[in-house]
Formats: sequence, C-alpha cells, structure tokens
Amino acid sequence: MSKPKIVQIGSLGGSPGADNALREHFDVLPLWQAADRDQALRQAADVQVVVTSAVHGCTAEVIEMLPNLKLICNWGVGYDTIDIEAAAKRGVSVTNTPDVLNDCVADEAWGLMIAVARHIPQGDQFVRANRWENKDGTLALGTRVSGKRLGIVGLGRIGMAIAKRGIGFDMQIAYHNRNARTDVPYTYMQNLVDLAQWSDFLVVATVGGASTRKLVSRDVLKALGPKGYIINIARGPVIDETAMVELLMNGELGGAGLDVFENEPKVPDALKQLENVVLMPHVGSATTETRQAMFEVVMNNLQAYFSGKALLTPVATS
Ligand code: 8YV
Repeated sequence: MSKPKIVQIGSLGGSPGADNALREHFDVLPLWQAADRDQALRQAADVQVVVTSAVHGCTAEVIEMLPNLKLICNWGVGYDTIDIEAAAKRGVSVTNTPDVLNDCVADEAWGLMIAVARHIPQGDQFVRANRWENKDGTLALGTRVSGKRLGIVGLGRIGMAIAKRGIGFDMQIAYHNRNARTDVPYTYMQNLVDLAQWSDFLVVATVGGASTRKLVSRDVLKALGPKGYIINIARGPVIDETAMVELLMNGELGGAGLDVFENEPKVPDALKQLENVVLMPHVGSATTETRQAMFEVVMNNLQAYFSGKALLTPVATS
C-alpha cells in the first residue's frame, strides 16, 4: 500500500529522528528543501495534511495553495504562527501538542528565575575564570527567590505548572487572565499593572498572537519596577521588547529571564550586554523526553486522521 502524502513545512530537527520517522510512515514533501516552494506546493495539490511547528507555522498562502488540505498538525502547543482564520474559513482542522510539555516549560521558567536572581551564569564564569581560586573579587549578592511574590500572566496549563512549583518555593501566588478561574486558590488580578506592582517575579505564560501583543506594556514593566524580574517562556511579542530593554538598561526594571523574543532568532544587542538578564534560545520544551512526547502526539494525530478516527488534540479554530 502506498504511504499517504503529507507536506512538511520545516524540519522537526529538535526532536531527534522525527523527520526520518515521518518518512517511514508517510510520503513526505519537505517544503523547506524545495528549490521552488510555489511549484512544490502546486505539485502537492492532492495533499490533505501539513505537518509544521511553532517556529515554521503555516500561512494563509500555503493553505490557499493546497485545495485538498484537511489538517494541519503542529509540533508545539502554541499555534500563533498558523493562520487559524484561514484554516477555519477552509474548514481545515488544526492539532497541537498540549500538556506533554507543561512540566519542562515550567521547569525552564524556574531555571530562568533562579539563574537571573542568583547570578548563576556569572557564578559559572567566576569559577571557570579561576577568579574564586585566585581570590579575585567576589560574586555580587543575589536576590532571594523562596517566599517571594510570584505573578503569573496567563494561568493556563503551563501557568498552572509554574504556580505548582511556586508553592514548593513558599511563594505567594497571584495571576492575571482575561477571566478569573474558579478552580484555583491563587489571587486573581484583573488589572495587569496591579499584578506587576504586587509581584517580585512576573512570569509570562500566556498564548501568543494578536490578542496578547504587547500585553506586558511599558506601564506593566514600570509597575514591576527596579526590584522586579520579568520572565518570559511564552512568546516574545507579548512583551513590549523596546520598553523592556530601555527599562532594564536604565535600572527601572530589575532583571529578565527570557526564552523568547520579538524577532527571534534575532535578539537585541543591548540585551546581550546586560548583566541582569539571562537569555535562552526558545528551548522551553527542549528535553529529550518532552520532544519525543510531542512527536508522539503529532504521530497519533496523523494516524487518527488517516484511519478516519477522531483527532486527539484538535485546536478550536472558530
Ligand atoms: C516549539 C513551542 O514547538 O510548543 C510551543 O509552543 O514554542 C515550542 O515547543 C518548538 O520550539 C519547535 O518549534
């Protein structure tokens, strides 16, 4: 029996063996390797399924060029880079990889928080450069994390995993969502500026896309203030990056732990110069275990689709 044809927008290289595993089961058109993308898409007019990732997305143009498209499978939980409106208009389903990455993304948020507050990158450098051994100065004192106030922007699945860890650190926890949750013991703050003012650490864990663009505005960052830390494991555009850089530079914001950026992989040079900032290259889900689990969710959705079963993790497209 011939393998079902799929279009793959970009490599899933961050999940070892994933590209080959897809090829084992499907007749894959690797769009990122096509010399002429448009021509490749025209030749894929019969294809019903696209596989993509949060980084590679899926534009309205790709959706339009595939008249038989029925499903977009996203290797990632966030689907802000997929044109959901265009998919909905055409009746194309979208799946993502929720839940399996909650713990690792929350772990990374914690790593960033502790790294920036306790100067872990600087301490590592201090030891490697033999400054400790040579009694060449001391590491600047850090800021206590345990027992502090933790504000969470977006108390969804990942936000909840972050909050759970905060309990272990004896933190007071409050959050901002569009609406208050009735199933959590944490304090709801309808006004994000109020939450920032209250917080020692403000962790951004909300969805990306138009609805949250620059939600963490200059005013929010100013309210967090010179002793406050902003942590972002969500999407870069959720924060007003220009304002954040300015405030970090002039001491009006205490520090930042950032996994995502407005124009990633481009990171503002000014951020790279700052001591009170820890930077990571969008790797919240990047552990062997989680990337494998994410790939399994993609495969399970593909197998469900091609055997006429219900999709496992469909995203609401309307
Ligand atoms: C990416 C992510 O999927 O799940 C998400 O929303 O941002 C990540 O897990 C991964 O970096 C590959 O694009």
